[in-house]
Amino acid sequence: MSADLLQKLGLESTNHGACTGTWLETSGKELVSLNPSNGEPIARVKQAEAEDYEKVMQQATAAFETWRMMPAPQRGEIVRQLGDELRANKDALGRLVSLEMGKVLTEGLGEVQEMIDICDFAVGLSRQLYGLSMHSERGQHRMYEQWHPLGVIGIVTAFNFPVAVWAWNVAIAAVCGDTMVWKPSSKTPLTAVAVQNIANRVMERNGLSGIFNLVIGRGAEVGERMLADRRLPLISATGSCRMGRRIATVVGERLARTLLELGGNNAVIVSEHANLDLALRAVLFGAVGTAGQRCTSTRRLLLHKSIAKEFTEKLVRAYGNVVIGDALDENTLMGPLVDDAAVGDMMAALEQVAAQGGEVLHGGGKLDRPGNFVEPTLVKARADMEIVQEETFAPILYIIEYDDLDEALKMHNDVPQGLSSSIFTQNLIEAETFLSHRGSDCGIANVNVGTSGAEIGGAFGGEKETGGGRESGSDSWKIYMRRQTNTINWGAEMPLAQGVKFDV
Ligand code: UN1
Repeated sequence: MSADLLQKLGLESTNHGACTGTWLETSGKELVSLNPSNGEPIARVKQAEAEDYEKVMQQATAAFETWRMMPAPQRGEIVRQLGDELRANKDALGRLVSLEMGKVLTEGLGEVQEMIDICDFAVGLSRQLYGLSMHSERGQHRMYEQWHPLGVIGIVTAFNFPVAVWAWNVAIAAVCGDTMVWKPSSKTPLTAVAVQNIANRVMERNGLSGIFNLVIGRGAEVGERMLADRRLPLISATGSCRMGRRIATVVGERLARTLLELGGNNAVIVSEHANLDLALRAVLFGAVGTAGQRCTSTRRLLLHKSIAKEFTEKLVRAYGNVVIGDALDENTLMGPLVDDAAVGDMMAALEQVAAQGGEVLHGGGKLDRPGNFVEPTLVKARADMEIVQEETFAPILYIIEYDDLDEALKMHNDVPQGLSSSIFTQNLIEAETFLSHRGSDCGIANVNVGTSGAEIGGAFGGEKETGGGRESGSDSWKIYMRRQTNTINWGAEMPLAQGVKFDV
C-alpha cells in the first residue's frame, strides 16, 4: 500500500531535499523517514546543504520581484488552484500524513482539509487586504494606509502538523505577494516533498516558479542560516519554547519580525454546572487525540470537587476503551508517538510524576510491540507539582481538583504557556467570567468546546511563552505585509501638522 501512495504523490525511494519549482540535486546526509506505527523505513531524503539553501534563496528573492507585481486577486486565483489540487489529492496526502507522522487517518484527512480551508479563506482575502483611510488635520490633504508585500518569508514547521501549518502560512503569504522558503521538521520530510510536488504542479501550469520553495536540512545547517539571513524579513516558526527563544534572539538581533507559535499547557475546567457528557467527549479528543501531540492538546483537567469523582471514573472507563494501533487502521483511535525519543520523554515525565507525588490512575506504560506506542495516561496531580508546569508532548492528562472558580482560574493561568483553554459550564456567569479579562489568559478561550481542533477562520496562537504570534484566519495576514501610511497634499498651501509655522 505504501509504495502506491508514494508513487501517487511523486515520491521516490530516495528524494532530494531542496526545491524551487524544480528539484535540486542535493547531496547532503541522508534522512530516513520511519513509519512510527512499525519502525520501518518508508523512504529517504538527501538533505540540503548551505549551497543548496543559497540557490533556493536566490530563486525566492528573484521570484518576489515579479510575484509582488501581480494583482492580489490574481495571486488569489493561483491559491484557488492550489486548494483544488489539494482537494484532488486529499486522500493520498492524508494517508501519507498518517503513515509518516502517526496521527490516525481521520485526523490525517482533517489536516489536509485544514489546508483546503485556508486556501479558500486566502482566495477571499486576496480581495480584502484593506487599509484604513483617515481624516487629515490639514486642509486639502488626504491620508490613508496601504499594505505592501513584505518579501521572502522563512517558514519553520513542526512534525505534528506537518502540512497544515505550511498551508496556514503560504496560502496567506502568497496572496499577500510574498515568496517563501520552507524548512519542515526532519521527522516528516516525505510529507514536505509531497506537498512541494503538489504546489509545483500548480505553479508549472501557470508558468511560475520560485514562489513556494523547500529546504529540508539540519537545524544547524539550514535553520540557523535562515534565522541570520537578512533577506528574510519574517520568520514564522512552530515548535518548542526552547526553539522559540533561540529564534527570537537571533531574528530579534537583526530587528526582523517573528511569528512564533510555541508550546501550550492547555487546561479544561469542568465546573459543577457542566454537561458532563459533553465535557467527557471534548476532554477525550483533546487529551488522547493525535496521541497528545498537538500544541493545543489538553494537558490539565481542573475538576470541581463535587463532580471530580464521578467525572474521573467516567474518564478512566473511556480511557480503557481507547483502541491503540497502526495509524492507518480504521479501528484505531490513538496511533503511535512520532519516534522513540518521544516515548523516552513521556517515560521520563512519568518518573517525575512519581517522584513529585502524582498518582497514575490509568496507563503509564509503553506497549511491547514494534512502533512507538504508549498508553494514554491519567494522573491525579496537584497544581504545585513542577512537572505540571511543563509541556510533555505525549498523552498525559493531569487531573486537579478545585473548590471554587477563583481557585480554578488561578491554577489555570499559573503556567508559563498561554495557548488554548476551555471551560465546561451551563452557567452564564461562570462562562463569561472565564472569557473576561480576569478569566483565561490564553490566546484561545472556549466555552463547551475543547482546547484542540480550532477552525482556520480565527487567529491562532497564544500568549506568554507560547510566543505571542497569530497565524491562520482573522487579520493574521497583516504580519505578512508591510503597512505604509500615505499623506497627499492636493492643495496650493504647505501647512505643517500640529500647527507648526516654519516660513522664511
Ligand atoms: C498545532 O498543534 O501546532 O487547533 C496546530 C488545532 C489544530 C491546529 C494545531 N487546528 O488543534
